[in-house]
Amino acid sequence: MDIIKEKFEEIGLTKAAEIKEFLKANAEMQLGSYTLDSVVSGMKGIIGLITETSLLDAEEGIRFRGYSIPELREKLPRLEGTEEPLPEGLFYLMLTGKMPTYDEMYEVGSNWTKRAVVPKHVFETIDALPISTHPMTQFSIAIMAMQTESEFAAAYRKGVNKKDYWLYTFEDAMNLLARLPRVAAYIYRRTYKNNVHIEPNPKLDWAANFAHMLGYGESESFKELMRLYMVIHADHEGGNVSAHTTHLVGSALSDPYLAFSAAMNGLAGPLHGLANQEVIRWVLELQEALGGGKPSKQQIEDYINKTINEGKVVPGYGHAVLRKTDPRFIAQMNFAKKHMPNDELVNIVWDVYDVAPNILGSFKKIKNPWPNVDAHSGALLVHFGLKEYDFYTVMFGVSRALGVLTSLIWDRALGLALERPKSVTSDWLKNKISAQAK
Ligand code: HAX
Repeated sequence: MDIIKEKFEEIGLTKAAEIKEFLKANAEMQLGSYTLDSVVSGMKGIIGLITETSLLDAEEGIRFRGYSIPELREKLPRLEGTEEPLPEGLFYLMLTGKMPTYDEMYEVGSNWTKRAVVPKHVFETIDALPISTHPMTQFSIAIMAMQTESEFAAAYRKGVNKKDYWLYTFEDAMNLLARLPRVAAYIYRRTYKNNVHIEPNPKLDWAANFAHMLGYGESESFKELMRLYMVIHADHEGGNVSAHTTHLVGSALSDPYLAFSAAMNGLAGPLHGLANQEVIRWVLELQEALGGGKPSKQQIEDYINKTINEGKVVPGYGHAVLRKTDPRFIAQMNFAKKHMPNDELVNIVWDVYDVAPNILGSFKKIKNPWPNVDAHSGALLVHFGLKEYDFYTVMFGVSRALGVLTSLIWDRALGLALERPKSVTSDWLKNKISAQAK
């Protein structure tokens, strides 16, 4: 073992155990208007951000500019003969706070179509990576490669007045949104479809065009799924890792490409967006362990217990804020009931939903035993043949761009400050407690 590694094991881990004990014993200690527990548990419950686009209620779930997911599905404009609203309309709503008319929604789509050309060097950058590179890494690097196009960075260098920052942030956000589906589809086709690419179809709406470039454009149901998927994954207020990262990095006046690429690195974590691939991996492993087929509820229960006993999390379950079944899970379940009620994998997901909350709920420490958005999304994609689960978080990322980039425009319009919370050492905390005791 490295000497320094041995030293850390000897000194660091002993100290870590001591600090953990101290933090637990003093969880209720007041630090201003909040407790030490809020700080230790990832700043849960501490209001430290302003995000205009959406607000999350622990019991009810997400509302975008005041509209719940069922209300959005009813009120946002949609194309004739389709049921799912278009993400173009949701973007308009999040940016302006007003429900768009059909024409206003349509203008957003036409605007993106005009901006959709991805510079050649971005594809060359992706092609330079080993084919085994995880799709999220390819995605993040591709976004960084596009940073050459940043109008914000160019304007800042010229010395633009700060009151105009939002203008250039807007341009970068719109260009990114226009181009991300093409970049994502390129990564998918390169990695899994022998590098055979499909040209965009400018006549299609944003989500349907993404479906088309991925190679699933023949299916009207898949296009509908993409519209739904892009709407429900778009935003989840400001504290989640991807939204918060965009805001944090953007607060240093790093341009939208830098901020969004950083956000995607956060989304790629298994406790956040990567959970959507982990769910399918977990279910497939369960099936493999049983020699294939549909597991019984008892077998699912045993597998959940095994997962927890091995010190792992059950992916797709739990949430830092939500305390009920995620309405984004319900929206996908309703979609599946309509389009694929007899699909085996979908039915396994529903069986997991029948048993997991009871088991997880029996552990006192687990605050939310209910499914989140990621518990369902993969099974829907597998149904249509999109089985390459390592790619799923990229799809989440394309959608998440809608919310976090809208918020970045608002950040610059509001002139929000550089983010710089105070941190302290555990010794500082100990001294503070001693002083309070005197
Ligand atoms: N399976 C097993 N244990 C779980 C659990 C789960 N699904 N959910 C929470 N726990 C455990 C935590 O690991 C933690 O254990 P330790 O104290 O030993 O560290 C304890 O219960 C308390 O956690 P919590 O307060 O209930 O939840 P957190 O706010 O700390 O974490 C997470 C929220 C979503 C990260 C957590 O529930 C989890 O790991 N879930 C599985 C991964 C997942 O589905 N992530 C996606 C979340 C939604 C999202 O961001 N999508 O992008």
